[in-house]
Parts: sequence; C-alpha cells; structure tokens
Amino acid sequence: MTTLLILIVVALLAVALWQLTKIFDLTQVGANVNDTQVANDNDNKVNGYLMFAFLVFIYLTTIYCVLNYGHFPLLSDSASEHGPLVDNLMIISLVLIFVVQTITQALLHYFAYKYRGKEGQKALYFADNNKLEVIWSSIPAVVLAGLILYGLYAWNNIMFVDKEQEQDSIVIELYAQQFNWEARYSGADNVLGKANVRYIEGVNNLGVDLSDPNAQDDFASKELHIPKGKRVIFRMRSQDVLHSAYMPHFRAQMNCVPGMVTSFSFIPTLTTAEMRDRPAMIEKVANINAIRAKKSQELVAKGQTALDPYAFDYLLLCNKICGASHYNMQMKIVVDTPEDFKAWLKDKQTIVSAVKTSLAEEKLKETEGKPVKNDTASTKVKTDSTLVAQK
Ligand SMILES: [Cu+2]
Repeated sequence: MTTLLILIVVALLAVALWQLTKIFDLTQVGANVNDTQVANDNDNKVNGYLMFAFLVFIYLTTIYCVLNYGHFPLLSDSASEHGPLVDNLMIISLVLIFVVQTITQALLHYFAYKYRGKEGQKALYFADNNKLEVIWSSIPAVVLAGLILYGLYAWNNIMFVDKEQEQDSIVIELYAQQFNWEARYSGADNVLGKANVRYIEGVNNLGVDLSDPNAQDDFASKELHIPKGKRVIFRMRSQDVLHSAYMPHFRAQMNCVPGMVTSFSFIPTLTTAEMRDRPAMIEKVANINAIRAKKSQELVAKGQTALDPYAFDYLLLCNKICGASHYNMQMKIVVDTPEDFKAWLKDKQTIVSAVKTSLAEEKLKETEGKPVKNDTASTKVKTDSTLVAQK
C-alpha cells in the first residue's frame, strides 16, 4: 500500500513538472509556440463539460457516503441528559454546511462552464457592487451569529450548575497522570478533602491532605462508577502535564490542568446494561466480534492465543496528546442503577485507612528487622500525616 502511494505521488509530481515546463515555454515572449499547445474553443468546451462531470462525481460520492456511512452512531446514542443538545448543534451545523456546499458547488461549476474561454471574447471588468456585497456578507453573518448564539445557549445550559442542583449531586474527582486515571469519591459528606501534589507519599498517590476532616471518608477507585439519573459533578486535577478527560458517550470533555481544578457535570441517562441492550449497540458489538473471531482464527492457526470477545463499556479517555502511552490512557465507566451504585459504595477502604494500614505494616516490618519491601524514599513515611486537623 505504501509503495503504491509513493508511486502515485512520484507520477503526479512528474506530471506537475511536465506541465510547469510547458507553462514556462508558453510564457516566453516570442517563443516559437506550437499552435496545438494553445487551447481553442473546442478545448475550452470540453473542459467546461468536464467541470460538470466533476460536479456529478462529487455529488454521487456524497450520496454514496451518506447512504453507506451516514448512520452516525455517535450522533444518536448519547447517554447524558444534555447529550441531545450537543448532538442537535452538531446536526444543525452539518445540515447547514451540506446545503450551502451543495448550492455553491453547483454555482461554481456552472459559472466555470458559462464563462469558459471563447475566441474573441474579452473579460468584463467589474469593479464592485455594493448591493451584492451586502447580501453575501450579511447572510453568512446572520447564519453564523445564530449558530454561535445557539452554541452559547447550549454551553450555558451544560456548564452552569446552580446551588440547588449542586446539593442534589455527587462529587467525584478525576485525577489524571501519565498514563492513567484514578477516581476519588467524596464519601458520605459529599465534600472532597483538600489535595495537593506535595502530599503524594507512599500509597497516598493522589496527594490527599490526610489531616483535612473532609478527606477522612474519601476513597479512591480505578473504575468509575456513577448512578443513572443523578447529577455527577466531576472535579478534575492533573499530576503532571495537560490531559483532557473525555467521556464521548456523555458528550463531556474538560481539560485537566496541573495546578488547578477544573469541573464538568452531567446526568447519566442510560446504565451500562441498557446501553448494551440497544439494537444499534448489539449490531455494532456483533460486527466487532465477527472481525475479532476472524482474526482469532488466524492467530490460532499461527499458534497464538485467540482474542477475547468484546463487550461494550463506557470509557473515560484522555483527549490531549500527553506522551508516549497517551493512546492507552483510559478508565472504564460503569453506569449503575441507583440501587447497584449504593451497593457498590459499601465497604470501600478510605484513603486514610489505606495509608494507616500501610504505615502499620511498615512499622511491623521494621520492628521485625526485615528489610522493607518497597524500600524507596516515597514509601518511607516518617511522621504520621493522618492526624486529623482540628476545625
Ligand atoms: Cu493524558
């Protein structure tokens, strides 16, 4: 494939070079130009018709693409309450662009044909026409202003969370680092404890201020569970570089910036199980598994292990190129029913308790005179950082 592409590029370059030398010849004053090299009326007519042929070609290609690839699964399966708003904005923009391009392409090709070169015909010098200019400036201005206003309306709707909504929501932190995600739940008080990269030590890899009273019930998870039908407010932080928390099915994306906390919130509307049961999803998963099964056969024939069948899961992805393993920076999202979510929340070990356990284990090992297992500077915690500060 690459060889073919290289060959095509080389051939096109050769043609371009040949044409350039021809143009160079034609521009030489008094050069002995062969008459057959100059376009006559017939040539211009053929080129005019070819313009029409090209118009038909692009229209047919467009129709073919819309019929075959026009099912935009990402525009019809949003799983958050604000999802349809984002999708509508996208669809309106697409339709507008489609209509405008269809009309302008036709005009462009028609005029190229109509005003093709003719023997003895001179081009008309046309300085300006205020009326025309007002029309072609004001129409795009009005349409674009409408689109921008609708976009601002959508943005305000999605980003503005009032006090009442805030009280009836769950606060979860998304912590980004090269190259993985971790979620921190705010526990029963629904308030995240303070955190700072300076507090990162040993098992406290999120840098939680363990002395903060609000941090006492915070717990961390490598899998993001959220309940259906309830507003989730995400607070994003980054440990190292710029990342971007991207949850495509929920039409949500927000940058994670080192040194500051950013925020995004949404209400999930479909549980993972409900999404898996949608006909479009069943079809999609079946397609993927058919391809995987075929690939597995080839692998097994080569004596390698077969691929596991694919099952749909929501994902949190990183949408900023943040380093070598950026492509694999993802976390599974599970949307539970409220009951399942409640059950999942039970018996989670808090970060404070995990740090205490780790400290106790280390102390025990030291008193037994055994070398500490992970003998790195970061795991050696000298002072007890878990003493809760007085309010
Ligand atoms: Cu990243």
